[in-house]
Amino acid sequence: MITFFTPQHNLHAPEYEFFRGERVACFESPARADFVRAELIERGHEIREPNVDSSAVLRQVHSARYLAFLETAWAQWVAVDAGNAARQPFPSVWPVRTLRSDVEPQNFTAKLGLYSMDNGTPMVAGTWAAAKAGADAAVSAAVYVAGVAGGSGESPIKSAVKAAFCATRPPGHHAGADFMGGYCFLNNAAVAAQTLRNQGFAKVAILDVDYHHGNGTQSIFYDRADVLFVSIHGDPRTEYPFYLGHADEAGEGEGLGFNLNLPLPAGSSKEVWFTALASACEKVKQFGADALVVSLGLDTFEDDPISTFALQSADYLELGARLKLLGLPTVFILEGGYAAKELGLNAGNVLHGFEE
Ligand code: SP5
Ligand code: ZN
Repeated sequence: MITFFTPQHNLHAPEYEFFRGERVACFESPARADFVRAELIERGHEIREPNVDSSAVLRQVHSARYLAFLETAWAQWVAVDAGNAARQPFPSVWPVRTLRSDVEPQNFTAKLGLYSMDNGTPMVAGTWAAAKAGADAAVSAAVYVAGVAGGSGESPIKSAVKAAFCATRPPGHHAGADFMGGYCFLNNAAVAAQTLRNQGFAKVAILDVDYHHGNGTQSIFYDRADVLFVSIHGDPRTEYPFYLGHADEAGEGEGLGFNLNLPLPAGSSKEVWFTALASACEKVKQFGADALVVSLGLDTFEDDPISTFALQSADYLELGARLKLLGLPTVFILEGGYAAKELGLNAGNVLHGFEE
């Protein structure tokens, strides 16, 4: 499968995050994408660099003021104090209920809180460049799939299911229209889905199989009927992101009926997980999707250090095979997955199961 990958991901390499009040090494590390790239090359997949600028699509998915903040955030941070060049910024104040988020404050930390859902998303000098390159990869993959699906003389047998994989990091599915969070800055899956819409696919389904609910993606498309969002994830009553992802969230306005959450108890078995996957695929079929975006989090793996599901490496072959049965042009977007050494094997198995 064609894989879009950018070495620019390395520009986002924060030193630490907080866990129980202490500094710990970041779970979301550059090694993740490098392990995936190495394994896919080993398996003979073609690696390409992004060749489309995502700027226009980013403006369809994210608010103008959030994009303006993100692009200049590091410069603003260093302008506060030159010594900040060697420090990671973290938010410490947020506009929760009764406080105003319509007025952008001038204070940097106040702005950072306004545009963040947590304090678990460290930023460094190269974060914008890395995230932007990842969004470029998502757009490039969607344009590639749309172009091939549109017919380019490829044999119909060989090109029966058109697909591309994006080995993106930082991930994207927790990022909303105007906020970062959960290691995410730009919502790559939303960018891919919107690109497929722009390319003429009338109905796009997003299937999010990351361990954590894709709150950002859900919120971006919550009032739309043209993009279905379906997610299988740890129950937000106990699992991050806690404040979204419940089973009663069905969409609003025109989007009512076009959002499906399948929360599972922490510690659920793989049998329970694959039963939920069958329900998710059934919803995508009922919707009549013309194209599919898979938010491919691999933190459902049994050895994931921050998650509690129990999929084994061989199960990712089955996941890929089930997705192929949908028979749709498909863009895979890497999301979470923190057992870095096994990430390449697990991602490679999804692609292999899909292409078999
Ligand atoms: C894209 C993605 O997977 N983001 C996940 C963000 C999770 N952030 C919260 C991390 C909390 C870590 N809890 C560790 C529990 C270890 N027992
Ligand atoms: Zn996750």
